[in-house]
Amino acid sequence: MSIPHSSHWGAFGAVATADGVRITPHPDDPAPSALLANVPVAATPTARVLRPHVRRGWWEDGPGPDDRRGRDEFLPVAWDELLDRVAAEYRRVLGDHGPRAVFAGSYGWASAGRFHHAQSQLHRFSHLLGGAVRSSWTYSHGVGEVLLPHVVGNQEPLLSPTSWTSVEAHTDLVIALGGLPAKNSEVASGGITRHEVAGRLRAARARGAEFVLVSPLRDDLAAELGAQWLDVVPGTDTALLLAMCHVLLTDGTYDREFLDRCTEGSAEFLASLDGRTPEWAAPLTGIPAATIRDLARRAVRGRTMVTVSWSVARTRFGEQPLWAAVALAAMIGQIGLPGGGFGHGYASTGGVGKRAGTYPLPTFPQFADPLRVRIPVARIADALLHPGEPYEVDGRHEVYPHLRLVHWAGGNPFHHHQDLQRLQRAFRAAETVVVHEPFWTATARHADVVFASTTTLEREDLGAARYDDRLIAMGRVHAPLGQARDDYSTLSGLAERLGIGPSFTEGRSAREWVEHLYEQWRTGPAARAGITAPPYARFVADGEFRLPAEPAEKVLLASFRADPGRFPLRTPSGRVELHSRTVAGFGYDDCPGHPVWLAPDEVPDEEFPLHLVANNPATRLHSQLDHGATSQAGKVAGREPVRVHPQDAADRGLRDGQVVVLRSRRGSCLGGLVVSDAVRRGVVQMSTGAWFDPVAGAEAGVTCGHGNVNVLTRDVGSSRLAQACTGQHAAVQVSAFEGVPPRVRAFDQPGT
Ligand code: PGD
Repeated sequence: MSIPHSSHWGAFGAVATADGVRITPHPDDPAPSALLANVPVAATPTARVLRPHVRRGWWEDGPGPDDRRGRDEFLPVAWDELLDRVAAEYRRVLGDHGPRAVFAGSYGWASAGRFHHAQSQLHRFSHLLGGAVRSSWTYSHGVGEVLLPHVVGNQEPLLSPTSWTSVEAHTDLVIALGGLPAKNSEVASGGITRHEVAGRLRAARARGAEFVLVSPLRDDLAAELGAQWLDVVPGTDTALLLAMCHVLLTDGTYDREFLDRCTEGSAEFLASLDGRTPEWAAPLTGIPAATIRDLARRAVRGRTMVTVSWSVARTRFGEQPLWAAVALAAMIGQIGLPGGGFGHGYASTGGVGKRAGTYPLPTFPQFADPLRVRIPVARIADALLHPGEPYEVDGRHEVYPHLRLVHWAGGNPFHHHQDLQRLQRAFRAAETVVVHEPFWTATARHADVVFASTTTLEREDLGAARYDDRLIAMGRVHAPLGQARDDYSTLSGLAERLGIGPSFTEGRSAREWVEHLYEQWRTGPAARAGITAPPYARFVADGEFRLPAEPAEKVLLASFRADPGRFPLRTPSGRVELHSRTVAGFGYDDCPGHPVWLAPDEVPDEEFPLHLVANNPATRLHSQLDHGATSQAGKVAGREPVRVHPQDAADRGLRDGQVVVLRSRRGSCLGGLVVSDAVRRGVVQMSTGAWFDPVAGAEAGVTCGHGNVNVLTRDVGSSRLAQACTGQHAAVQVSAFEGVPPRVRAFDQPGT
């Protein structure tokens, strides 16, 4: 019988057979994700952590900074013995240094399911223990999380933008900076039952909407939409946007009334456009001046949506394109009108633009964090390498805490962070690194303690997500492999040893917790919201419960536009801030008080003449299940594919399918060459998420022998404002790999 289940890339049914797990997409999903085919490999021993392990040096010599971390031998140990040792280490660190010495930020997507969500489990545990240092914001859209509150008073454009239904019905022109990539819309945090983005875009096109794709990559927008492709030079979107603003200013076609009534600081912003002509922007962006001028004029002809993907802001000075897009939309004057204004992250996940239900969802209580010490999420290596040193963020002067014990569950920093050799040095500076993982990821391999975790297929859970209309009774598809345990059970064992057992477990088994979360929700918040859900047993028998339909069309900032006096924004002026006195007051030259052109500070040069775009992958979610069928089918010569323009390949004598070396100022990796005219000339594209392989790398004389692009990227914040991830761009060189490429070792058991 097919067992209902869910993942970040879709709900599905699963059956365990003698030949492995078989997956069928949810019957209501109009466009199931190809990523589902990665799931069955999770049920095989390949790359699984089958029992708890310790690093020999830590086990024998005790905690402390250690250069052997990441290259030492791992020893299998008994669960109880290991939990005793980790509990003792917690007592040492907390006793000698207090909770500011523990990092339990544990960023990462982990897996779908409300109860077994790894970070939530770890956060509950550490909050009960007196807190730990955590991280603020996300790798996904860290710039928007910090900037938007200054510009529009909150994060509403990220959480609840104008709905797809509104775009589908009203937008005439979609200007998509960074595109609307189908691959990213397959994923939504917490799960998604129906994949609708492609269909909505198709419907908008059928109604007559036109699309302009601004991206160095042609496939950032589906070909069927017939978009005009402006193959912009990476990192120059701000120049394009400012030049479009300049055209509206000099043409006198901007909406003066909207600027006066609904914005603050338009005088400063408009004055700053002096000289920002299309002719100025053309050589920077690679887009002809006439095209820029024409696009600006088209933008004021009908209903226009200017949208910036999260990836465009995941760059150095990434605050600028987002703020400039808001400024352009303000000059067009359609913010708050159906299908008009600006968006941030449409299609960056499948959730953006779906109407979030207004009803409550079941939640796992994590308690309040008693410590409340945070570092910006993408500054983890800085914190580990520079304890006690000052840094600035969002107008504040802060000091990095001295992190001695790092505890990570449900994330893979050796996938998501930049400049991985620097991250290795950072991990080596810690005294103890504890990682919970179902798989031997590079993060597990850089730990001292590896707790063997179950995968989602091995446990029951409750699938529920903000942008989905189903609760899924996720069933257990097969028994845990080896000695793998749920993170809940591992943390319960630690909690017991540290004297917080009863408060952590409240006396419930994992199964009892899942039922408890559901029943609490059903009889409490759901009932109060008028939702009549069946009792747990019935819910499980049915496999899912359908929540009320999504509320009607949503238009971002509609009431504010209608009456800014009555519905002011939570900015100092109550209006959209095109110039922010607050931000100007911080005195940051890397993020002044209004959107400006700041030239990227790493650009192609003689040594590294190509722009690298390091975007999210099409064949897996981040690094998850890189050994799965879809991800493996996408590899070229066993490596992560790297796309190179035909002319750039010809200039270097490179041919399709060969193994190549990519180098940047930080490191080097192998890749499998794909010659493609879907990338702009001078640009190469390689996705994130190939598992870091320093073993094969050493044999090949490079940092990673498989193709983890984050050995190439730079570990620097977007600016002092957001300090966000800038992994999207770098300057690189590509050349032929000479010799026999080594076998990829990233999926082997360590030491084999
Ligand atoms: P994942 O591969 O999803 O990457 O970074 P993130 O760390 O989220 O890692 C999740 C890990 O959780 C996996 O190793 C998985 O095995 C593990 N896991 C799954 N289920 C469980 C469980 O139940 N228990 C435990 N203990 N573990 C579990 C993603 C991050 O990468 C993001 S969100 C973005 S948007 C960034 N994008 C870029 C980018 O555009 N360019 C670059 N260069 N770098 C990026 N990094 C960022």
